[in-house]
Amino acid sequence: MKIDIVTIFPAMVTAALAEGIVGRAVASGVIDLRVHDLRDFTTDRRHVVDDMPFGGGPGMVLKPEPLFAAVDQIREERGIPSAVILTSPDGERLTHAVAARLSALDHLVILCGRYEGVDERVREHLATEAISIGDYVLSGGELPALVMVDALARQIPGVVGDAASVAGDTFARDGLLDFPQYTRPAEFRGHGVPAVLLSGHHAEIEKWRRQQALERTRKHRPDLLKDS
Ligand code: 9D3
Repeated sequence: MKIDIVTIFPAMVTAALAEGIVGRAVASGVIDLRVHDLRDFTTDRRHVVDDMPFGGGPGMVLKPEPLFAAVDQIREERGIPSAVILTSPDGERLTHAVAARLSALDHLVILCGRYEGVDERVREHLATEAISIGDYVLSGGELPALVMVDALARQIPGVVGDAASVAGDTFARDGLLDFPQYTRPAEFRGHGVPAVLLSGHHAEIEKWRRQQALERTRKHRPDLLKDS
């Protein structure tokens, strides 16, 4: 899968995607990643990427020209992308289902928004969709882009070593939260481990885990139990 990310903080994005499971997928070539510095697509001496909003108001807005120029170059060098995603607080909410859909595409371009926003012509005439990672205000789209790539990379066959681990992910399994996990030691600072987990009775362990998952979901995420 080809992924191109356009950002004013290429070092931040590159560093994060070099680590862990995603880092391994990039190193092995399963993900063909390129990170582009938006400032490389400016034509003025000062490499300015933002400007004041027409109509007034606080903050700055990302200019359209460098973003369009970046996608033009990506198209020439890498081919026509399957999707051009703008990170935006008013985009579609990222869910496990959205990550699964994106993971099946062959070439993604992700444009990281910044400042108070992005010129609307980018949203209307360059991006094919806009994605938010949730209802909290961040300083820009870099962390959302990283979240998106991490979530979708896990869904690409072979990226996570243990397929059972992906199939068992919360939200993938059956819409329930995870059951509690324990490892050694069996007693730690006076706190034990539920006896059933040490019993070796696999059917009982399964039953206990299911019941714990249900109980936690009821307590912390009742919305997941309502059918919709
Ligand atoms: C909703 C806040 N906006 C009020 C007019 C201004 C604004 C604040 C911060 C616009 C953009 C940003 C920067 N945030 C993102 O670019 C962003 C984001 C986020 O803040 N939360 C969740 N997902 C995302 S995806 C991109």
